[in-house]
Amino acid sequence: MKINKQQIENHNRNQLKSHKDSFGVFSDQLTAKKIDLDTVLYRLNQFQVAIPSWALGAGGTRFGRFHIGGEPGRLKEKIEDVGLLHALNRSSGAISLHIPWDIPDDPEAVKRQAEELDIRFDAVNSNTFQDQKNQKHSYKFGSLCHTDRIVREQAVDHNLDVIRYGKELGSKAITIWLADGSNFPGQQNFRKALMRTLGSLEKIYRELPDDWKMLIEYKPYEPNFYSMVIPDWGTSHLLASKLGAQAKTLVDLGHHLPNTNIEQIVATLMMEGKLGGFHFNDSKYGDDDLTTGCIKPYQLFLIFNELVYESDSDSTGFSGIDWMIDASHNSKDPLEDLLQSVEAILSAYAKALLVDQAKLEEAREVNDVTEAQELLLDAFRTDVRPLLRESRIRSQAAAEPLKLYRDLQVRNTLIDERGTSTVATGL
Ligand SMILES: [Mn+2]
Repeated sequence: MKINKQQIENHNRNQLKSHKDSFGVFSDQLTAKKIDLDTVLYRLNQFQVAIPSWALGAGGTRFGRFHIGGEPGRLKEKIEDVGLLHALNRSSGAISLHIPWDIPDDPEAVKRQAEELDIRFDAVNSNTFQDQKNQKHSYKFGSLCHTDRIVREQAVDHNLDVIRYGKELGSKAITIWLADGSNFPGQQNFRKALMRTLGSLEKIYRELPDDWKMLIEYKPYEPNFYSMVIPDWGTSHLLASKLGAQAKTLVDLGHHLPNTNIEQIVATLMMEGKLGGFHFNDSKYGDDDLTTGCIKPYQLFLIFNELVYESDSDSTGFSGIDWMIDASHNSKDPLEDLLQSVEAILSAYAKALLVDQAKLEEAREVNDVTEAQELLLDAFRTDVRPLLRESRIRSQAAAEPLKLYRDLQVRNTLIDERGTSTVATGL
């Protein structure tokens, strides 16, 4: 299925009257605050969030999985689905692939298809957290950290394969998330496990193309519940620093213990030039992979406030940070969920762009705590929906992507095309 220009235009025409009224009020507010509307619109328009191939099908938990019908079974269909999202919001112009789930049989054809849909290939992800069919050595007791050199070499080789696939498609980064760790006290020598991981990462880093990044993800627990080899941003940063300039830390919002001050982590990493990428999702308890912004929208806004603070000198927005959604769904249509996530991300970003950074800094300098807080709340409480609609209308996206998705009955069309029992590869 494809969404054409005419369908978008018809939809936008129907939204125009009510949009004009609300946008008029909004732009008056901006003028009163002396905020340049065009700059804000330009920055919103530039912002693209990559869609992970594994979020396009029904997600599962370890208790089971419920089909949604019309899931993309092949890479071609996954790219098609991202094409639908991008046509609707013009903010999802990238796909992140997971190897071996998404090995392209014909890279040239895959590239052509993506180009036609205006989609580029974001970071490629390696997978040493599960054993694949016909795999020689098991990762049951770790991969890059394994006690046995042969297993480590197999895991290193897999990562090098992932880089090769990524190069063929035009990716510029590899994301490494390790499930390595231990379930019981005494099981693993912490120092040796970390040093072996560093040694394996060095082998991968040496083969990294000059214009690539290595993104190192961290996670405090799960699937290992006593220790993880890379449990936190400090360990990720330590490894990235030892490896070199192309290695950076990746922040996954769900990979923190409850109430961690993620915005502060972001500030520190940006100060050091070591923030490489983001995985957006939301959580109430742990790595819940819920829709971005559904539980803690204020936290998301505060994170963007730190990002915007550092990016101010760069008018195009953020250079060198990869943005991606990393979520998984068992109870919603994943495409609807992704539309909601992108909307929440852009909303937090838009609000952060409204913060008067100069006044905030002034308030901080004179320790006017109340004023500093009020400045943030004023931006956070602003209804930016008219702004996001305007941004989308200007870039030929749908004014209301979710509404058009439902009006066009996209899911039913996909079920007609692909059937009710297709299963997307992935978790
Ligand atoms: Mn992640």
